[in-house]
Amino acid sequence: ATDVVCLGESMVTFLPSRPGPLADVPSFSRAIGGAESNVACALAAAGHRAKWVSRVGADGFGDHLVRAVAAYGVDTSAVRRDPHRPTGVYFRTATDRADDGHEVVYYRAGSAASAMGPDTVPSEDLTAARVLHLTGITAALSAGCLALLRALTARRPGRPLLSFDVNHRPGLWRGADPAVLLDLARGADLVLVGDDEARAAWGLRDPAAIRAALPEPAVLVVKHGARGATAYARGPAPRPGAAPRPGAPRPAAEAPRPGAGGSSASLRPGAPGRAPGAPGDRPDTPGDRPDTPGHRPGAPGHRADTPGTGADLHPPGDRVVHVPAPRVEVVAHVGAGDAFAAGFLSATLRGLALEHRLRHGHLMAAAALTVPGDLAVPPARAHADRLAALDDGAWG
Ligand code: KDG
Repeated sequence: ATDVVCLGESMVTFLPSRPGPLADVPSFSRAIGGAESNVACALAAAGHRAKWVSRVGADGFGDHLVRAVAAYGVDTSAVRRDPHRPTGVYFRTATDRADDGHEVVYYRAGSAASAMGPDTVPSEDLTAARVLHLTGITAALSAGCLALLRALTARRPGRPLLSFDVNHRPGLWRGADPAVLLDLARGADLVLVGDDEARAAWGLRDPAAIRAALPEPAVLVVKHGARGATAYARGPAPRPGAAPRPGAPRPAAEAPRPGAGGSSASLRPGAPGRAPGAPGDRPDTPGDRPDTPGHRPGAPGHRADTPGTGADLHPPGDRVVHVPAPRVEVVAHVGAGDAFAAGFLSATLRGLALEHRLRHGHLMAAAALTVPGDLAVPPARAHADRLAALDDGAWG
């Protein structure tokens, strides 16, 4: 069984041999990029069963992409080859200062992945998982890709938890209105969005305005770049006195713990619980069956409006939690958002507390920020757990 299916276009990426404008870069080195396969690679590297669904050309770049993604341990069996359309590629430039802008030049119009649509991607490739992860990039690729996202974000019972990273890429929306990204996000259960992209795409200026425009997702994560991230959760109410299901390891891990990290405004009291990593916790080793939290869809206390099997991954209670990001020496920003999503999803699959979901997002993002390519080796799970368990002082 698959934990997370990630659907989206990946490209061979060319990284510059030296900083400067594109016209002056003499050579490039080959890497791989693609927001959704980045998430799949990071999740697989963190010990989860991740599958990447996409289309590539029947060409050498397609061969390389599939091999490189599979080498991370991702299931690529649902990646289809298109003999008539090429694999997309893109080039990146760098500046001397990592926090300055860089150019991204795409060669992806008419690519194999842009031919994805509701009729070309079998739904059984997308639904047999606990989480389906999508991003707004796909919406900009073609009418068929947009139709596919519309179909997948339509709320229906029994679907996997739908995770949506807004990923507004201005270079892909020239002349088109990214307001459609707001519609798509409304159909998701978990939405990740940068406050900068919410401003650029939707004119929304602060996190409260973003939540007001996006009340539907059970969890909304607003990322504030180097300042950290805030999660707004509207989870199923904890069942008073409910006994955990046998084998359900962390049904109450959401309970705010003093010093557990983040400034947490609990709007509804959580059930008392064990801290993640506390004695008695099941040891998590890569490849373990990820934890199954204690709330079942349809169980008393479950909100009727959190559909599908994904509902068991939602944290209980209504909460707003802010966690600052650790300070790192940034080498390149590209890929950091994907790494954050992977860390947050990994901790979600493990049923960890909301502040720990944010901390694991920051830790994976920190790894990606400190390498030039999109992908970094994530910290080992036990190591990440120890870092996430440091007290607020280390995180402030
Ligand atoms: O998030 C990183 C991606 O932006 C990069 O790998 C390329 O997928 C990509 C895109 O469409 O921008």
